[in-house]
Amino acid sequence: MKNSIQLSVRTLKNVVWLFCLALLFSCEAEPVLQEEINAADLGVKKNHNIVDIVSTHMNIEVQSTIPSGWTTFRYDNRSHNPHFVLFDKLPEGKTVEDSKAEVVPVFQDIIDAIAQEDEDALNQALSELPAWSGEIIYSGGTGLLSPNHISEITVYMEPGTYVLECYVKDSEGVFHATRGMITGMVVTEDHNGNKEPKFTMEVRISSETGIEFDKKVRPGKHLIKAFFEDQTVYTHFLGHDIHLVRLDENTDLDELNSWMNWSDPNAFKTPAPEGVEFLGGMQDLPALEGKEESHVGYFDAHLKPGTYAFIAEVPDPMSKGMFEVFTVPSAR
Ligand SMILES: [Cu+2]
Repeated sequence: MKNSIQLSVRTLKNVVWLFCLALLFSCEAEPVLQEEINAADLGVKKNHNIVDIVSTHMNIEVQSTIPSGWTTFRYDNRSHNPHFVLFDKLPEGKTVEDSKAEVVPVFQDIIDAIAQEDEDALNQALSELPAWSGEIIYSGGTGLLSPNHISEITVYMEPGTYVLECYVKDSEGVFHATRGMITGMVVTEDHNGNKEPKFTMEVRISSETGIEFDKKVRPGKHLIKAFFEDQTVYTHFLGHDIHLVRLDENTDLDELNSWMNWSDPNAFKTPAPEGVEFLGGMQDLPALEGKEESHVGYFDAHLKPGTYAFIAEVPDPMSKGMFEVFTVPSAR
């Protein structure tokens, strides 16, 4: 369990680590139509009061204010690129405008410096990262989602000011947030009264044991509970998350494994690797001590027979037990 102060210290340590690594190694997808799935409903209970999030290009459209409590978001990706929507809870007094002015451009400078193997520029960019950015609490959000797909997630929203963003990179290495995929949202003290949803399947993720779940997965419509046993900061400055992907005969597992790391200038760029259909998931949850809701997020999945994987966006997820392939059999 880590609190935000510990996270910020670790973040700084990892900034230094990444800097050292950089010194050492001076180192548009076609739309896919979502298929109709005639599968059994395994007992998924839907929340009411759904909050819609829509992307039609490099944008994130959502209402500006919502009440607090368990909240279901429906993300509709109508654009031509895979995206996610990460919820960043800002420290008191900060807004999306502060993030746009002080954080997003710096991360763009950081990745540009790494790409250009420019040590001075990297050093300069790191020095410009505001101290308050270490106090941002990553608070869930929709996992990677291929174009023309819809994903529903449910998370517990604490009151506060949030940034919603996507940091996948375009083919030129520019973050989608830099291109406009960033917006603000305020969660008020008013409670929405929603209950925690009922789930049909559970997957657990931890920095020590990776991703764990019962691999006897039934086909059909699921609501998957993602339980974050802990949270930490990896060498890409961020923690672990979980994404559901459908694989096919064209999938190169090593390519996908390498792709899942924004801090690699050659990875996390669109177009995404071939043979990978992103079906959503759950972004980093903070797993705060004494706050059970901060360990838990839910996401829906329509699993038809085939090959899938749960994978985290961390450097080399395979080595961390965070790239788990599984098969969904035909219904009997
Ligand atoms: Cu994006």
